Amino acid sequence: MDGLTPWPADLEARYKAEGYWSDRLLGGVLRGDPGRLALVAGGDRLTYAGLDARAARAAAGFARLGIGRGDRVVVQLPNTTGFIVTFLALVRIGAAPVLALPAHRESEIRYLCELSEARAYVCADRDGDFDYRAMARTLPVDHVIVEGDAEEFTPLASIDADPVDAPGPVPSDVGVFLLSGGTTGLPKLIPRTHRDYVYNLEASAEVCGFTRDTVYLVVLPAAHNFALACPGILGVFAAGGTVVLAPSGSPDEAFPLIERERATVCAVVPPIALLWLDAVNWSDEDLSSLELLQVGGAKFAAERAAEVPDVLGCQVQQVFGMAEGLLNYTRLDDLRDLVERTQGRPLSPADEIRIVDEDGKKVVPGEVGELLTRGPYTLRGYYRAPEHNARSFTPDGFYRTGDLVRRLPSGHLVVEGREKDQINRGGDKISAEELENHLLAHPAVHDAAVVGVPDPMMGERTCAFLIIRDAEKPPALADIKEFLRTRGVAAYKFPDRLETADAFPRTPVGKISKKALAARLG
Ligand code: OOB
Repeated sequence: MDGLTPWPADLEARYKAEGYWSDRLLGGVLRGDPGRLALVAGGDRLTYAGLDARAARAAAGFARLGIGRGDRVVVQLPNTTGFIVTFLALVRIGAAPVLALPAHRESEIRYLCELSEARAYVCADRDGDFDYRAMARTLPVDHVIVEGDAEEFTPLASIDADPVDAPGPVPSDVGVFLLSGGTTGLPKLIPRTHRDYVYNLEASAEVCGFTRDTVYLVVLPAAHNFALACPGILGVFAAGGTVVLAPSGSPDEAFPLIERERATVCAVVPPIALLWLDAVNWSDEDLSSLELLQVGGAKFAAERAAEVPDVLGCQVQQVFGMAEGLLNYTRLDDLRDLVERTQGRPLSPADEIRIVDEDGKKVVPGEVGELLTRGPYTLRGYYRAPEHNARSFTPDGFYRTGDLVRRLPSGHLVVEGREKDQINRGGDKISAEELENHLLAHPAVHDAAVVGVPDPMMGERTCAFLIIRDAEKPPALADIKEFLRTRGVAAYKFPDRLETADAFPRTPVGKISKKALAARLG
Protein backbone atom coordinates (compact mmCIF):
# COMPACT_ATOMS: atom_id res chain seq x y z
CA MET A 1 0.00 0.00 0.00
CA ASP A 2 1.33 3.45 -0.82
CA GLY A 3 1.13 6.52 1.42
CA LEU A 4 2.25 4.80 4.63
CA THR A 5 5.11 5.63 7.00
CA PRO A 6 6.53 2.44 8.54
CA TRP A 7 8.29 2.26 11.90
CA PRO A 8 12.09 2.32 11.49
CA ALA A 9 13.82 -1.06 11.50
CA ASP A 10 15.47 -0.65 14.90
CA LEU A 11 12.18 0.06 16.64
CA GLU A 12 10.41 -2.71 14.74
CA ALA A 13 13.07 -5.15 15.96
CA ARG A 14 12.73 -3.86 19.51
CA TYR A 15 8.92 -4.01 19.61
CA LYS A 16 9.05 -7.60 18.34
CA ALA A 17 11.90 -8.69 20.62
CA GLU A 18 10.24 -7.20 23.69
CA GLY A 19 6.93 -8.86 22.85
CA TYR A 20 4.81 -5.81 22.08
CA TRP A 21 4.22 -6.97 18.54
CA SER A 22 3.08 -10.52 17.94
CA ASP A 23 1.92 -12.38 14.86
CA ARG A 24 -1.70 -12.28 15.99
CA LEU A 25 -4.10 -10.68 13.54
CA LEU A 26 -7.26 -8.65 14.05
CA GLY A 27 -9.27 -11.39 12.35
CA GLY A 28 -8.28 -13.81 15.11
CA VAL A 29 -9.64 -11.70 17.93
CA LEU A 30 -12.65 -13.92 18.73
CA ARG A 31 -11.02 -15.93 21.51
CA GLY A 32 -14.01 -16.81 23.70
CA ASP A 33 -15.27 -20.34 24.30
CA PRO A 34 -17.42 -21.33 21.31
CA GLY A 35 -20.59 -21.77 23.35
CA ARG A 36 -20.33 -18.53 25.30
CA LEU A 37 -22.25 -15.39 24.49
CA ALA A 38 -20.18 -13.00 22.36
CA LEU A 39 -22.65 -10.39 21.15
CA VAL A 40 -26.05 -9.02 22.09
CA ALA A 41 -27.44 -6.50 19.58
CA GLY A 42 -31.10 -5.67 19.09
CA GLY A 43 -32.78 -9.06 18.90
CA ASP A 44 -29.53 -10.91 18.09
CA ARG A 45 -27.75 -13.09 20.63
CA LEU A 46 -24.66 -14.68 19.07
CA THR A 47 -22.25 -17.14 20.66
CA TYR A 48 -18.57 -17.04 19.79
CA ALA A 49 -19.14 -19.97 17.41
CA GLY A 50 -22.13 -18.22 15.87
CA LEU A 51 -20.35 -14.89 15.41
CA ASP A 52 -17.26 -16.61 14.04
CA ALA A 53 -19.37 -18.45 11.46
CA ARG A 54 -21.12 -15.21 10.43
CA ALA A 55 -17.78 -13.42 10.07
CA ALA A 56 -16.30 -16.28 8.03
CA ARG A 57 -19.26 -16.33 5.65
CA ALA A 58 -19.23 -12.54 5.26
CA ALA A 59 -15.47 -12.63 4.61
CA ALA A 60 -16.09 -15.10 1.78
CA GLY A 61 -18.91 -12.90 0.53
CA PHE A 62 -16.66 -9.83 0.33
CA ALA A 63 -13.95 -11.93 -1.33
CA ARG A 64 -16.47 -13.06 -3.95
CA LEU A 65 -17.00 -9.38 -4.86
CA GLY A 66 -13.28 -9.25 -5.60
CA ILE A 67 -12.39 -7.39 -2.43
CA GLY A 68 -9.22 -8.57 -0.73
CA ARG A 69 -5.89 -7.84 0.85
CA GLY A 70 -4.79 -4.21 0.54
CA ASP A 71 -8.22 -2.90 -0.50
CA ARG A 72 -10.05 -0.22 1.45
CA VAL A 73 -13.77 -0.24 2.27
CA VAL A 74 -15.52 2.77 3.81
CA VAL A 75 -17.79 1.46 6.57
CA GLN A 76 -20.48 3.71 8.03
CA LEU A 77 -22.75 1.68 10.26
CA PRO A 78 -24.41 2.32 13.59
CA ASN A 79 -24.08 -0.05 16.55
CA THR A 80 -25.47 -3.18 14.90
CA THR A 81 -24.53 -6.80 14.36
CA GLY A 82 -23.81 -5.71 10.78
CA PHE A 83 -21.02 -3.42 11.96
CA ILE A 84 -19.34 -6.18 13.98
CA VAL A 85 -19.66 -8.82 11.27
CA THR A 86 -18.48 -6.43 8.53
CA PHE A 87 -15.47 -5.32 10.57
CA LEU A 88 -14.42 -8.90 11.39
CA ALA A 89 -14.99 -10.06 7.82
CA LEU A 90 -12.92 -7.28 6.24
CA VAL A 91 -9.96 -7.63 8.60
CA ARG A 92 -9.93 -11.39 7.96
CA ILE A 93 -9.46 -10.94 4.22
CA GLY A 94 -6.99 -8.11 4.76
CA ALA A 95 -9.23 -5.36 3.36
CA ALA A 96 -8.99 -2.35 5.66
CA PRO A 97 -12.24 -0.82 6.91
CA VAL A 98 -12.16 2.99 6.83
CA LEU A 99 -14.30 3.72 9.87
CA ALA A 100 -16.64 6.66 9.34
CA LEU A 101 -19.08 7.78 12.03
CA PRO A 102 -22.84 7.43 11.43
CA ALA A 103 -23.10 11.23 11.78
CA HIS A 104 -20.88 11.90 8.78
CA ARG A 105 -22.48 13.21 5.64
CA GLU A 106 -21.56 13.66 2.01
CA SER A 107 -18.73 16.13 2.53
CA GLU A 108 -16.91 13.69 4.83
CA ILE A 109 -17.86 10.42 3.12
CA ARG A 110 -17.04 11.50 -0.43
CA TYR A 111 -13.65 12.71 0.74
CA LEU A 112 -12.96 9.43 2.55
CA CYS A 113 -13.94 7.39 -0.51
CA GLU A 114 -11.74 9.50 -2.76
CA LEU A 115 -8.72 9.67 -0.47
CA SER A 116 -8.76 5.95 0.26
CA GLU A 117 -9.84 4.95 -3.27
CA ALA A 118 -12.32 2.68 -1.55
CA ARG A 119 -13.61 -0.34 -3.46
CA ALA A 120 -16.87 -0.34 -1.55
CA TYR A 121 -19.04 1.66 0.81
CA VAL A 122 -21.05 -0.13 3.48
CA CYS A 123 -23.86 1.84 5.09
CA ALA A 124 -27.24 1.68 6.82
CA ASP A 125 -30.40 2.47 4.89
CA ARG A 126 -31.38 5.50 6.97
CA ASP A 127 -30.58 7.52 10.06
CA GLY A 128 -33.84 9.23 11.00
CA ASP A 129 -34.64 11.55 8.10
CA PHE A 130 -31.32 11.04 6.43
CA ASP A 131 -31.11 8.50 3.59
CA TYR A 132 -27.61 7.04 3.18
CA ARG A 133 -28.65 5.40 -0.09
CA ALA A 134 -29.42 8.74 -1.74
CA MET A 135 -25.94 9.90 -0.79
CA ALA A 136 -24.39 6.62 -1.94
CA ARG A 137 -25.73 7.06 -5.49
CA THR A 138 -23.10 9.70 -6.18
CA LEU A 139 -20.09 8.09 -4.49
CA PRO A 140 -17.08 6.91 -6.51
CA VAL A 141 -17.08 3.24 -5.41
CA ASP A 142 -17.65 -0.07 -7.24
CA HIS A 143 -19.98 -1.51 -4.63
CA VAL A 144 -22.54 -0.01 -2.28
CA ILE A 145 -23.63 -2.45 0.39
CA VAL A 146 -26.58 -1.58 2.60
CA GLU A 147 -27.72 -2.95 5.94
CA GLY A 148 -31.53 -2.89 5.91
CA ASP A 149 -33.59 -1.90 2.87
CA ALA A 150 -30.96 -1.85 0.11
CA GLU A 151 -33.16 -0.55 -2.75
CA GLU A 152 -31.03 -1.02 -5.92
CA PHE A 153 -27.86 -1.74 -3.95
CA THR A 154 -26.39 -4.96 -2.53
CA PRO A 155 -27.99 -6.01 0.76
CA LEU A 156 -25.43 -6.59 3.50
CA ALA A 157 -27.25 -9.86 4.31
CA SER A 158 -26.35 -11.14 0.82
CA ILE A 159 -22.61 -10.74 1.50
CA ASP A 160 -22.55 -14.38 2.45
CA ALA A 161 -20.77 -17.34 0.90
CA ASP A 162 -19.27 -20.69 1.85
CA PRO A 163 -15.92 -20.00 3.45
CA VAL A 164 -12.88 -20.81 1.33
CA ASP A 165 -9.20 -20.74 2.14
CA ALA A 166 -7.86 -17.44 0.85
CA PRO A 167 -4.59 -15.63 1.52
CA GLY A 168 -5.04 -13.16 4.36
CA PRO A 169 -3.10 -10.21 5.73
CA VAL A 170 0.29 -10.22 7.47
CA PRO A 171 0.82 -8.53 10.88
CA SER A 172 2.55 -5.48 9.40
CA ASP A 173 -0.36 -4.77 7.02
CA VAL A 174 -2.80 -1.96 7.78
CA GLY A 175 -5.73 -3.56 9.57
CA VAL A 176 -8.00 -0.57 9.88
CA PHE A 177 -8.08 3.15 9.11
CA LEU A 178 -9.32 5.40 11.91
CA LEU A 179 -10.35 9.02 11.47
CA SER A 180 -8.35 11.78 13.06
CA GLY A 181 -10.17 14.48 15.01
CA GLY A 182 -8.52 16.83 12.58
CA THR A 183 -6.89 20.22 12.81
CA THR A 184 -6.69 21.05 9.12
CA GLY A 185 -9.10 21.75 6.31
CA LEU A 186 -9.60 18.08 5.56
CA PRO A 187 -9.82 15.08 7.91
CA LYS A 188 -6.85 12.70 8.06
CA LEU A 189 -6.76 8.92 8.00
CA ILE A 190 -4.80 6.99 10.59
CA PRO A 191 -3.45 3.64 9.44
CA ARG A 192 -3.43 1.09 12.28
CA THR A 193 -1.53 -2.09 11.51
CA HIS A 194 -2.73 -5.48 12.68
CA ARG A 195 0.15 -5.83 15.10
CA ASP A 196 -0.10 -2.38 16.61
CA TYR A 197 -3.87 -2.52 17.02
CA VAL A 198 -3.79 -6.07 18.41
CA TYR A 199 -1.28 -4.85 20.99
CA ASN A 200 -3.47 -1.80 21.68
CA LEU A 201 -6.53 -3.89 22.46
CA GLU A 202 -4.81 -6.77 24.27
CA ALA A 203 -2.72 -4.54 26.54
CA SER A 204 -5.79 -2.40 27.24
CA ALA A 205 -7.87 -5.46 28.13
CA GLU A 206 -5.19 -6.47 30.61
CA VAL A 207 -4.89 -3.05 32.25
CA CYS A 208 -8.67 -2.79 32.53
CA GLY A 209 -9.03 -6.27 33.99
CA PHE A 210 -11.27 -7.64 31.24
CA THR A 211 -12.06 -11.37 31.53
CA ARG A 212 -14.56 -13.86 30.16
CA ASP A 213 -16.99 -12.49 32.77
CA THR A 214 -16.84 -8.97 31.37
CA VAL A 215 -20.15 -7.75 29.95
CA TYR A 216 -19.33 -4.56 28.04
CA LEU A 217 -22.06 -2.13 27.07
CA VAL A 218 -21.29 -0.10 23.92
CA VAL A 219 -22.97 3.31 23.95
CA LEU A 220 -20.45 5.33 21.93
CA PRO A 221 -20.25 4.73 18.18
CA ALA A 222 -18.63 1.32 17.68
CA ALA A 223 -16.50 2.91 14.95
CA HIS A 224 -14.75 5.14 17.51
CA ASN A 225 -11.39 3.91 18.77
CA PHE A 226 -12.48 4.19 22.42
CA ALA A 227 -15.45 1.84 22.00
CA LEU A 228 -13.71 -0.39 19.47
CA ALA A 229 -10.34 -1.14 21.00
CA CYS A 230 -9.65 0.68 24.30
CA PRO A 231 -10.22 -2.14 25.32
CA GLY A 232 -13.62 -1.86 23.71
CA ILE A 233 -15.43 -4.42 21.63
CA LEU A 234 -12.27 -6.06 20.35
CA GLY A 235 -10.70 -6.19 23.82
CA VAL A 236 -13.80 -7.95 25.13
CA PHE A 237 -13.68 -10.50 22.31
CA ALA A 238 -10.00 -11.18 22.99
CA ALA A 239 -10.81 -11.74 26.67
CA GLY A 240 -13.78 -13.99 25.87
CA GLY A 241 -16.46 -11.74 27.39
CA THR A 242 -19.76 -10.42 26.08
CA VAL A 243 -20.41 -7.26 24.04
CA VAL A 244 -23.83 -5.61 24.33
CA LEU A 245 -24.62 -2.93 21.74
CA ALA A 246 -26.82 0.04 22.68
CA PRO A 247 -28.01 2.56 20.09
CA SER A 248 -26.83 5.51 22.22
CA GLY A 249 -25.84 6.62 25.70
CA SER A 250 -29.30 7.88 26.54
CA PRO A 251 -30.31 6.53 29.98
CA ASP A 252 -33.63 5.42 28.45
CA GLU A 253 -31.79 3.00 26.22
CA ALA A 254 -28.64 2.22 28.19
CA PHE A 255 -30.03 1.67 31.71
CA PRO A 256 -32.54 -1.08 30.77
CA LEU A 257 -29.75 -2.88 28.89
CA ILE A 258 -27.41 -2.65 31.88
CA GLU A 259 -30.12 -4.20 34.05
CA ARG A 260 -31.20 -6.88 31.58
CA GLU A 261 -27.73 -8.03 30.49
CA ARG A 262 -26.02 -7.37 33.86
CA ALA A 263 -23.43 -5.16 32.14
CA THR A 264 -20.19 -4.78 34.10
CA VAL A 265 -18.30 -2.11 32.09
CA CYS A 266 -19.15 0.84 29.90
CA ALA A 267 -17.07 3.53 28.16
CA VAL A 268 -18.54 7.02 27.92
CA VAL A 269 -17.64 10.62 27.13
CA PRO A 270 -18.05 13.19 29.94
CA PRO A 271 -21.50 14.51 28.85
CA ILE A 272 -22.91 10.98 29.07
CA ALA A 273 -21.31 10.45 32.49
CA LEU A 274 -22.90 13.72 33.69
CA LEU A 275 -26.27 12.65 32.31
CA TRP A 276 -26.03 9.29 34.07
CA LEU A 277 -25.01 10.87 37.37
CA ASP A 278 -28.23 12.84 37.18
CA ALA A 279 -30.51 10.20 35.65
CA VAL A 280 -29.93 7.56 38.36
CA ASN A 281 -31.93 9.79 40.68
CA TRP A 282 -35.13 9.28 38.72
CA SER A 283 -34.61 5.88 37.11
CA ASP A 284 -35.75 2.55 38.55
CA GLU A 285 -33.29 0.30 36.78
CA ASP A 286 -30.91 -1.86 38.73
CA LEU A 287 -27.37 -0.77 37.80
CA SER A 288 -25.69 -2.83 40.52
CA SER A 289 -23.90 -5.05 37.99
CA LEU A 290 -21.75 -2.09 36.86
CA GLU A 291 -18.19 -2.42 38.11
CA LEU A 292 -16.32 0.10 35.97
CA LEU A 293 -17.19 3.29 34.13
CA GLN A 294 -14.48 4.42 31.72
CA VAL A 295 -14.66 8.14 30.97
CA GLY A 296 -12.61 9.77 28.22
CA GLY A 297 -12.56 11.67 24.95
CA ALA A 298 -12.62 15.01 26.74
CA LYS A 299 -11.62 16.21 30.20
CA PHE A 300 -13.75 14.85 33.03
CA ALA A 301 -13.78 17.18 36.04
CA ALA A 302 -12.26 15.79 39.25
CA GLU A 303 -15.39 16.74 41.24
CA ARG A 304 -17.62 14.70 38.93
CA ALA A 305 -15.21 11.76 38.83
CA ALA A 306 -15.33 11.73 42.63
CA GLU A 307 -19.13 11.31 42.56
CA VAL A 308 -19.18 8.23 40.34
CA PRO A 309 -18.51 5.54 42.99
CA ASP A 310 -21.19 6.82 45.36
CA VAL A 311 -23.81 7.72 42.81
CA LEU A 312 -23.40 4.94 40.24
CA GLY A 313 -21.95 2.35 42.57
CA CYS A 314 -18.94 1.52 40.39
CA GLN A 315 -15.29 2.38 39.95
CA VAL A 316 -14.34 5.20 37.60
CA GLN A 317 -11.41 5.14 35.21
CA GLN A 318 -10.17 8.15 33.28
CA VAL A 319 -8.99 7.49 29.74
CA PHE A 320 -7.00 10.03 27.75
CA GLY A 321 -6.56 8.53 24.34
CA MET A 322 -6.36 9.38 20.68
CA ALA A 323 -7.09 7.57 17.45
CA GLU A 324 -3.46 8.24 16.52
CA GLY A 325 -2.38 5.77 19.20
CA LEU A 326 -1.21 6.72 22.69
CA LEU A 327 -3.61 5.69 25.44
CA ASN A 328 -3.45 6.78 29.07
CA TYR A 329 -5.48 5.00 31.71
CA THR A 330 -5.81 5.51 35.41
CA ARG A 331 -5.16 2.07 36.88
CA LEU A 332 -7.78 0.09 38.77
CA ASP A 333 -5.59 0.11 41.87
CA ASP A 334 -4.50 3.75 41.67
CA LEU A 335 -5.10 5.92 44.71
CA ARG A 336 -8.39 7.77 44.61
CA ASP A 337 -6.71 11.13 44.17
CA LEU A 338 -4.92 10.04 41.00
CA VAL A 339 -8.09 8.51 39.56
CA GLU A 340 -10.04 11.69 40.14
CA ARG A 341 -7.44 14.31 39.29
CA THR A 342 -5.44 12.85 36.43
CA GLN A 343 -6.16 11.51 32.97
CA GLY A 344 -4.09 8.40 33.58
CA ARG A 345 -0.65 7.20 32.59
CA PRO A 346 0.57 5.58 29.37
CA LEU A 347 -0.63 2.07 28.62
CA SER A 348 2.72 0.68 27.55
CA PRO A 349 6.17 0.64 29.12
CA ALA A 350 7.36 1.29 25.56
CA ASP A 351 5.35 4.52 25.20
CA GLU A 352 7.81 7.41 25.02
CA ILE A 353 6.57 10.73 26.35
CA ARG A 354 8.15 14.14 25.84
CA ILE A 355 6.64 17.36 27.16
CA VAL A 356 8.02 20.40 25.39
CA ASP A 357 7.75 24.18 25.29
CA GLU A 358 7.10 26.33 22.22
CA ASP A 359 10.69 25.92 21.09
CA GLY A 360 10.49 22.15 21.30
CA LYS A 361 12.68 22.03 24.43
CA LYS A 362 11.76 19.72 27.30
CA VAL A 363 9.97 21.55 30.10
CA VAL A 364 11.02 21.28 33.72
CA PRO A 365 9.33 18.19 35.25
CA GLY A 366 5.86 19.13 36.49
CA GLU A 367 5.48 22.10 34.12
CA VAL A 368 2.87 22.30 31.37
CA GLY A 369 3.92 21.72 27.78
CA GLU A 370 2.90 20.06 24.57
CA LEU A 371 2.74 16.28 24.69
CA LEU A 372 4.81 14.48 22.09
CA THR A 373 4.79 10.70 21.89
CA ARG A 374 6.19 7.71 20.11
CA GLY A 375 5.58 4.04 20.73
CA PRO A 376 4.51 0.59 19.56
CA TYR A 377 0.93 1.60 18.73
CA THR A 378 1.29 5.29 17.82
CA LEU A 379 1.26 6.13 14.13
CA ARG A 380 4.37 7.36 12.36
CA GLY A 381 2.45 9.21 9.67
CA TYR A 382 -1.06 9.90 8.42
CA TYR A 383 -2.14 8.13 5.25
CA ARG A 384 -1.20 9.94 2.03
CA ALA A 385 -0.42 13.22 3.81
CA PRO A 386 3.31 13.98 3.39
CA GLU A 387 3.08 17.75 3.96
CA HIS A 388 0.89 17.41 6.99
CA ASN A 389 3.18 14.68 8.33
CA ALA A 390 6.18 16.98 8.09
CA ARG A 391 4.43 19.27 10.58
CA SER A 392 2.75 16.68 12.81
CA PHE A 393 5.88 14.67 13.64
CA THR A 394 9.33 15.53 14.93
CA PRO A 395 12.28 14.45 12.81
CA ASP A 396 12.76 11.49 15.18
CA GLY A 397 9.18 10.34 14.74
CA PHE A 398 7.37 11.73 17.78
CA TYR A 399 3.72 12.58 17.11
CA ARG A 400 2.81 16.14 18.15
CA THR A 401 -0.50 15.62 19.95
CA GLY A 402 -1.39 19.33 20.27
CA ASP A 403 -2.46 18.57 23.86
CA LEU A 404 -1.02 20.58 26.75
CA VAL A 405 -0.22 18.35 29.70
CA ARG A 406 1.63 18.22 32.97
CA ARG A 407 3.29 15.05 34.26
CA LEU A 408 3.24 13.99 37.90
CA PRO A 409 6.14 12.09 39.47
CA SER A 410 3.99 8.92 39.24
CA GLY A 411 3.92 9.32 35.46
CA HIS A 412 0.26 10.30 35.41
CA LEU A 413 -0.70 13.07 33.01
CA VAL A 414 -3.04 15.96 33.66
CA VAL A 415 -4.54 17.51 30.53
CA GLU A 416 -4.35 21.28 30.96
CA GLY A 417 -5.48 22.48 27.58
CA ARG A 418 -4.86 22.32 23.89
CA GLU A 419 -2.68 24.00 21.37
CA LYS A 420 -4.32 22.57 18.27
CA ASP A 421 -6.99 24.51 16.41
CA GLN A 422 -9.76 22.12 17.29
CA ILE A 423 -12.96 22.21 19.32
CA ASN A 424 -13.68 19.26 21.60
CA ARG A 425 -17.45 19.27 21.87
CA GLY A 426 -18.16 16.64 24.49
CA GLY A 427 -15.66 14.27 22.87
CA ASP A 428 -16.65 15.07 19.28
CA LYS A 429 -13.71 16.74 17.59
CA ILE A 430 -14.22 19.64 15.20
CA SER A 431 -11.40 21.08 13.12
CA ALA A 432 -11.78 24.86 13.20
CA GLU A 433 -10.18 25.18 9.78
CA GLU A 434 -12.51 22.62 8.20
CA LEU A 435 -15.58 24.43 9.52
CA GLU A 436 -14.16 27.85 8.59
CA ASN A 437 -13.67 26.69 5.00
CA HIS A 438 -17.31 25.65 4.80
CA LEU A 439 -18.44 28.95 6.30
CA LEU A 440 -16.29 30.92 3.84
CA ALA A 441 -18.25 29.33 1.01
CA HIS A 442 -21.41 31.10 2.23
CA PRO A 443 -22.18 34.07 -0.02
CA ALA A 444 -22.81 36.42 2.90
CA VAL A 445 -19.56 35.56 4.69
CA HIS A 446 -16.40 37.56 4.11
CA ASP A 447 -14.28 35.88 6.80
CA ALA A 448 -14.81 33.27 9.48
CA ALA A 449 -13.05 32.15 12.67
CA VAL A 450 -14.26 29.29 14.85
CA VAL A 451 -13.51 29.02 18.56
CA GLY A 452 -14.63 26.88 21.49
CA VAL A 453 -16.79 28.35 24.26
CA PRO A 454 -16.67 26.71 27.71
CA ASP A 455 -19.84 24.79 28.49
CA PRO A 456 -20.72 23.03 31.74
CA MET A 457 -22.26 20.00 30.02
CA MET A 458 -20.27 19.61 26.79
CA GLY A 459 -16.95 20.99 28.02
CA GLU A 460 -16.98 23.23 24.97
CA ARG A 461 -19.42 24.38 22.38
CA THR A 462 -18.67 25.86 18.97
CA CYS A 463 -18.86 29.57 18.25
CA ALA A 464 -18.37 30.94 14.74
CA PHE A 465 -17.25 34.55 14.42
CA LEU A 466 -18.20 35.94 11.04
CA ILE A 467 -17.30 39.08 9.19
CA ILE A 468 -20.37 39.68 7.06
CA ARG A 469 -20.17 41.23 3.57
CA ASP A 470 -23.32 43.28 4.05
CA ALA A 471 -23.47 44.17 7.73
CA GLU A 472 -27.12 45.12 7.30
CA LYS A 473 -28.09 41.55 6.46
CA PRO A 474 -26.35 39.12 8.79
CA PRO A 475 -27.43 35.48 8.31
CA ALA A 476 -29.19 33.84 11.24
CA LEU A 477 -27.71 30.76 12.97
CA ALA A 478 -30.51 28.67 11.47
CA ASP A 479 -29.55 29.85 7.94
CA ILE A 480 -25.93 28.92 8.53
CA LYS A 481 -26.90 25.48 9.81
CA GLU A 482 -29.15 24.89 6.81
CA PHE A 483 -26.31 26.00 4.52
CA LEU A 484 -23.94 23.52 6.17
CA ARG A 485 -26.56 20.79 5.91
CA THR A 486 -26.89 21.33 2.16
CA ARG A 487 -23.11 21.16 1.88
CA GLY A 488 -23.23 17.72 3.47
CA VAL A 489 -21.43 18.58 6.70
CA ALA A 490 -22.00 16.35 9.77
CA ALA A 491 -24.40 18.06 12.18
CA TYR A 492 -22.07 17.81 15.20
CA LYS A 493 -19.79 20.29 13.41
CA PHE A 494 -22.51 22.95 13.13
CA PRO A 495 -21.80 26.05 15.23
CA ASP A 496 -23.87 26.40 18.40
CA ARG A 497 -23.47 30.13 18.40
CA LEU A 498 -22.85 32.91 15.89
CA GLU A 499 -21.13 36.24 16.53
CA THR A 500 -20.43 38.94 14.01
CA ALA A 501 -17.26 41.01 13.99
CA ASP A 502 -15.95 43.99 12.03
CA ALA A 503 -12.41 42.69 12.12
CA PHE A 504 -10.52 39.85 13.77
CA PRO A 505 -7.85 40.47 16.38
CA ARG A 506 -4.42 39.42 15.13
CA THR A 507 -1.32 37.97 16.78
CA PRO A 508 2.01 39.77 16.30
CA VAL A 509 2.72 37.54 13.26
CA GLY A 510 -0.64 38.42 11.73
CA LYS A 511 -2.58 35.22 12.44
CA ILE A 512 -6.12 35.48 13.78
CA SER A 513 -5.89 35.45 17.58
CA LYS A 514 -8.43 32.85 18.65
CA LYS A 515 -7.55 33.58 22.27
CA ALA A 516 -8.54 37.23 21.89
CA LEU A 517 -11.69 36.21 20.02
CA ALA A 518 -12.70 33.73 22.72
CA ALA A 519 -12.10 36.43 25.32
CA ARG A 520 -14.79 38.54 23.62
CA LEU A 521 -17.41 35.98 24.62
CA GLY A 522 -19.18 36.58 27.88
C1 OOB B 1 -10.31 9.93 21.80
O1 OOB B 1 -9.74 9.94 20.56
P1 OOB B 1 -9.90 11.09 19.47
O2 OOB B 1 -8.96 10.73 18.38
O3 OOB B 1 -11.33 11.29 19.15
O4 OOB B 1 -9.43 12.45 20.16
C2 OOB B 1 -8.16 12.60 20.73
C3 OOB B 1 -8.07 13.89 21.49
C4 OOB B 1 -6.85 14.02 22.35
O5 OOB B 1 -5.71 14.44 21.61
C5 OOB B 1 -7.29 15.06 23.35
O6 OOB B 1 -7.24 16.33 22.77
C6 OOB B 1 -8.73 14.70 23.58
O7 OOB B 1 -9.16 14.01 22.41
N1 OOB B 1 -8.95 13.81 24.74
C7 OOB B 1 -8.98 14.21 26.03
C8 OOB B 1 -9.24 13.06 26.79
N2 OOB B 1 -9.36 12.00 25.95
C9 OOB B 1 -9.18 12.49 24.70
N3 OOB B 1 -8.79 15.42 26.59
C10 OOB B 1 -8.87 15.48 27.94
N4 OOB B 1 -9.13 14.42 28.73
C11 OOB B 1 -9.32 13.20 28.23
N5 OOB B 1 -9.56 12.15 29.01
O8 OOB B 1 -10.92 10.88 22.24
C12 OOB B 1 -10.12 8.68 22.59
C13 OOB B 1 -9.50 7.59 22.00
C14 OOB B 1 -9.33 6.44 22.73
C15 OOB B 1 -9.77 6.37 24.04
C16 OOB B 1 -10.39 7.46 24.62
C17 OOB B 1 -10.56 8.63 23.89
